[in-house]
Amino acid sequence: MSNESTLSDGVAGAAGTAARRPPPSVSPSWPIPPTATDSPDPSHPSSPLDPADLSHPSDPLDPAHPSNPLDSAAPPHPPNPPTMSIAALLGPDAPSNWGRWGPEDEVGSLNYLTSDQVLKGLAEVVSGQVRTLQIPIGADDVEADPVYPGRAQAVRTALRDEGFWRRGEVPETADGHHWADDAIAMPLQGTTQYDALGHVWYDGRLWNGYDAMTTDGRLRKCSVAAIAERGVVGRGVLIDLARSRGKPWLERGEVFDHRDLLEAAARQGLEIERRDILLIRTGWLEYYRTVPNQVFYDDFLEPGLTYSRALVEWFQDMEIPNLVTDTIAVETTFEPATGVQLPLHSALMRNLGVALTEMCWLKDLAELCQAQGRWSFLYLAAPLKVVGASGSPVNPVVVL
Ligand code: UVW
Repeated sequence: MSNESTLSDGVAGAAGTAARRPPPSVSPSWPIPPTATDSPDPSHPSSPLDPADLSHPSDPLDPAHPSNPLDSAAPPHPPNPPTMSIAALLGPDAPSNWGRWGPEDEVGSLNYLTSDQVLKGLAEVVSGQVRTLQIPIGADDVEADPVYPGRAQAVRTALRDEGFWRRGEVPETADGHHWADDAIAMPLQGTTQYDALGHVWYDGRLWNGYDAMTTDGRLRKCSVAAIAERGVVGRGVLIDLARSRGKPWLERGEVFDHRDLLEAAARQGLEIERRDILLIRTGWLEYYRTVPNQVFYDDFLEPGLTYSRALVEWFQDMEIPNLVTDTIAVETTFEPATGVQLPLHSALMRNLGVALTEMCWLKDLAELCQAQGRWSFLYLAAPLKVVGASGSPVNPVVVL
């Protein structure tokens, strides 16, 4: 028996399991559907993967893959079509940090996290209790990976395990060693992740003024590898917006801004300080786990921060290095007044260089903070050094 049939069955089984909730039947104009070259290339001469191992019909990044949302129709609908462009919304004099850390900078506001800030974060450690913030990758149950519409869910494939030997699919080894190996195919933004600063742009320029053609083929500037190389360590603060509003989670499309953050922080007895890493809990991933996918993705419209000039100025004045949320895309999906999609990605990330961290599991951290009566801590994270990539999975660690 060849490995191929077993692997095909395994992948199709994982993708087709009734309990595994497929992602939405929607495909927005953003993100851009992947192409064949985004997939692992088993024919690549340096690929350590056996081509036979991956030659199955259900390539998880193939639009025809059963769990792939790209094969279907309706994009998420803004309540109204956009009435203006992102450039017009933000304006020609939008707050900007371009040039602030020199013409070669690729990590933006993470530069605010100096060694003083690292020590300030360390000083927050009192109890030694730890929480990790990543959601599981490749879950087969109701916790199956949430993704922005248009992205496929992760598919993990076993390449070797004891079953292969027991079924006689691979020859016995001379020394009796057996092992497990596996591969994963997923969008790099398909789980808890850091966006690269070069992930989003407009007017042909990305963070720090780099030409958008530096993204052609791979990000030669501002890839996630720059953030990964640096690492992110500092004082983190958690604003529990859901708790502040007396709900388990915010509602579809429910928005807030910096004034709401300040109000919630005051209720928590927390002062947001300059250069704090800002974590915001909306409860949205908790909601994801309680409803069928069809309900979650129907007229996809996340709650979250919404654009205003004053909000962007607040981020700039407060020198916020990193915004971390429990939503798929950090901000509400469509700016309510104009219908522009995800404008804070440009206003904060492209223009100010603020790092965005999405899909963090904040429930357990919120409970710990509540139990300890304090909402500040040491935050540490390092995405993977994926060369040229627009984002990377990450498992941030918090210590109280
Ligand atoms: C999009 O790019 C749509 O979102 P994210 O920032 O989640 O990757």
